[in-house]
Amino acid sequence: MKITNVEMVISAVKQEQYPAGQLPEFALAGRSNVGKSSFINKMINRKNFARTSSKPGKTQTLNFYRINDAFYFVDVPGYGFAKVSKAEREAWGKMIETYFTTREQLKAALLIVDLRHPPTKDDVMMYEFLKHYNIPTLVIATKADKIPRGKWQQHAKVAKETLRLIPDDELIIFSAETGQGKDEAWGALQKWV
Ligand SMILES: Nc1nc2c(ncn2[C@@H]2O[C@H](COP(=O)(O)OP(=O)(O)OP(=O)(O)O)[C@@H](O)[C@H]2O)c(=O)[nH]1
Ligand SMILES: [Mg+2]
Repeated sequence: MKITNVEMVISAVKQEQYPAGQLPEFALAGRSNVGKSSFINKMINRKNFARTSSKPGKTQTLNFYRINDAFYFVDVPGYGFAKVSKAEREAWGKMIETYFTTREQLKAALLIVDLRHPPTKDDVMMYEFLKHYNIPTLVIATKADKIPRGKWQQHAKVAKETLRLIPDDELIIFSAETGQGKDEAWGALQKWV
């Protein structure tokens, strides 16, 4: 995919703020600090366009990035970050639920998991939530650069089994560090754009 234009359109916390129009959207989901914003940056060849941080909890709002005036990546705050209050967690839950269950422009979720470790309970819950609402899901198993290539397939198998990935959904081994899996990810998204 040749990226000609990227634009940060809005940071939304409620429905009224979502962008107007009918462009398809792909929303990132995943544990805090797993690499969601880094995934977006790698895909669009920008260093820190979607803000990243070594501290979890960087992304706090639904950030709509318009790509090539053709579709949106929606960066979503991560889950599983211990240092948040109950009230914050509830607000997060409402924001995510509203977006994922009502947004007609949403074509697929990109569930980002860490290839190094089996998916967490929260990852499994998130996948079950997405499947409950019949949202097509592409699983991106990232940080592949942190384990030897010889272990990738075994770890991918564990991830698929732990999530109970359905045959319609694909898992792609990825690295925001090396660009591994980038072409494959674009290939998988192509059918919706
Ligand atoms: N080695 C390596 N590090 C990565 C990779 N992807 C992300 N990171 C690092 O992981 C940290 C978190 O990345 P982010 O992209 O900010 O994570 P996030 O999921 O957007 O986090 P929140 O916004 O807090 O939910 C940063 O220090 C990144 O540099 C990867 O593929 N390989
Ligand atoms: Mg982020």
